[in-house]
Amino acid sequence: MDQKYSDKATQKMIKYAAEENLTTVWDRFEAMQPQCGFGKLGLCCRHCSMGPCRIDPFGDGPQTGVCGADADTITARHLTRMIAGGAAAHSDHGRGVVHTLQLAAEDMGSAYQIKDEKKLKAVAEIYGIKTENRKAKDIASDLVSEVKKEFGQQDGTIRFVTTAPEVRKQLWEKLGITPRSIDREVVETLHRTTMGVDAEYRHIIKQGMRTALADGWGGSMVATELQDVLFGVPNPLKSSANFGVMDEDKVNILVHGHEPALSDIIAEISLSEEMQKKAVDAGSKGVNVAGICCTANEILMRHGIPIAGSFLQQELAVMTGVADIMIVDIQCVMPGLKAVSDCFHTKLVTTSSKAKIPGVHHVEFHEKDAEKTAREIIEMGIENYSNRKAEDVFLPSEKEPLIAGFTAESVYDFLGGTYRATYRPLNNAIIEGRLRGAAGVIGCSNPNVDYEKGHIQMVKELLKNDVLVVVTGCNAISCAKHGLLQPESAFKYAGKGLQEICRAVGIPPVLHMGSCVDNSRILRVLSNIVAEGGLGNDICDLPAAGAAPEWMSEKAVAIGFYFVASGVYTMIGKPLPIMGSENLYNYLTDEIEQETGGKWAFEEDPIEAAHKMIRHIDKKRKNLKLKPLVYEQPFPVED
Ligand code: CUV
Ligand code: SF4
Repeated sequence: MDQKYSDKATQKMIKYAAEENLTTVWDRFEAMQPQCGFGKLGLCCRHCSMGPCRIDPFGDGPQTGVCGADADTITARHLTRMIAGGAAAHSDHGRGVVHTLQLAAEDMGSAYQIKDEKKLKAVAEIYGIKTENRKAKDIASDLVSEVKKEFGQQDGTIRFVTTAPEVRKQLWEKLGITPRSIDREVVETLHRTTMGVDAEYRHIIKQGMRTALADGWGGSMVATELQDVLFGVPNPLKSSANFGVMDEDKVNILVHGHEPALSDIIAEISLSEEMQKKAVDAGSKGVNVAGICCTANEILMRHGIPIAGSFLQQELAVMTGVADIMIVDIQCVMPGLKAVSDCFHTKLVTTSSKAKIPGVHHVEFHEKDAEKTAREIIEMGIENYSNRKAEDVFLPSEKEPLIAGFTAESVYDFLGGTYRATYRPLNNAIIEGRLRGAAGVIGCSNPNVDYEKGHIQMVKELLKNDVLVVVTGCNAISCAKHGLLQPESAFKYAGKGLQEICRAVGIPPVLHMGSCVDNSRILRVLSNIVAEGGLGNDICDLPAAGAAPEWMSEKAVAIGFYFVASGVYTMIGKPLPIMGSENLYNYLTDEIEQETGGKWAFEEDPIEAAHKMIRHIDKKRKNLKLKPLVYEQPFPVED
């Protein structure tokens, strides 16, 4: 793969790794070629031991598995299981947050507090819990028990669904895809896709959408909203990103994964005088915490802790030779970290009861001992500082300043004018044609494409065409490293209309909205825009689109599906693993629009992908009979 599109520091590290004969994810990807063609097309099934079965894509060999399942059934079942995997990951994270909130509510000397009572009340009200004249702890206790019950409830529907636009809710009812409960949808998906159950591909995908909705409007939203209650609703703040945020003179603690529960406490305690002094006594200049992946995004948003790198940079961060300890929690943690940390002094530590790596030191984290564990880990890092070898240090100095921490709430405050917090100015900007529309560009990076080419080229192309971009996950980190999360980038990359908005409000043209579970914030923003009025009655009426140009994880499939099911045009780079079924392909990229108002699109060229998104946005503007753009620019109708 071509690395010339990635940030400079990463290019240096990849070159260094090659010179030092260190294996990276890209090397392993190369060694894996050619990858299984059946798997890529989605044409293999191992759901029972009459198989494994595979369908011949050329039509000469078998066209069904041993049980008689055809290509449509097999691809749909597999894809829907991916949704269940992704939904389970986000939602189990959400469940963890509920348990943490319980500790805070019970306050048995726990390190956690309810930091945002306003948010607590807002969420409690959605759950029908009385908030007037009640103590925060009592409200939180009730909320905890309601949310806990909801994960496995047998009747009713997920509460956060009530926050969707009215028309959308009715549509979900009509389609029979209103999610009932998180665990139930995941279980039913596993049931229906096991051997000999659901064989009708559209019927299977419907359950997939219901499961995805249980993620976006359920598990992920629970994670986001309750983390806001516990750790505070983020507010825009300054920080920086890339390897250069690590400090050669300090003890570097890297936190990696997806959950902020432990890292948030580490971030706080590391700043204490006591810990800084211990680090100085150990011969360094202090303690420095930096993040990778979504754990990074979480503590960046709330504490301004800088970002060391995104998913594909995790091994490279160890290779800098200055990472004294890397703690990993859950999701997107490569087992390959073990081999690379063995070549360096870096102490690798797993912390979740759900995730171990063979041969890696495990310090199991339990919320009730958060402070103790955080101290133990920081001290481990300090202790390991003396093992650092000068000859192993290769630390690129690159880092980019950034602004992060936008939320559905801060969009109110920022774009909201002086007198009243409202979405009006944002809606008006779209209605009047200063903004063409909005796009969410999110998701992973993948060694199967040129690193960061998709993310950066797509975002720049959208900006150029006056599309406001919101980002999360690893895309947010890529945008940060490429300097797009700075207000100045508006003047470099944005069209005139978008520039005017950014200048007036003082925001970057690309808004960092957080981690992957925070894609639920985007659902909220879209619902708020609809509620503000003037842009239709439903999410699918909005001049908006979503994309994950370099997607990798099952979680990305779940996210994509909850956006499609919520009415969003959703663009990815490499296709979903369904290309072996023409029927399923046609359904997902075309016919499904008749049902949900959203659909999938696959386009590997990021510029062309951006153009397709813009054409979709223009189509929606036309349907809404909006004014022409204030700064009309020539735009290719068909590339
Ligand atoms: Ni989920 S966006 S690699 S860390 S899921 Fe992980 Fe956040 Fe993709 Fe990045
Ligand atoms: Fe083969 Fe059917 Fe079993 Fe899948 S479920 S492995 S297609 S026999």
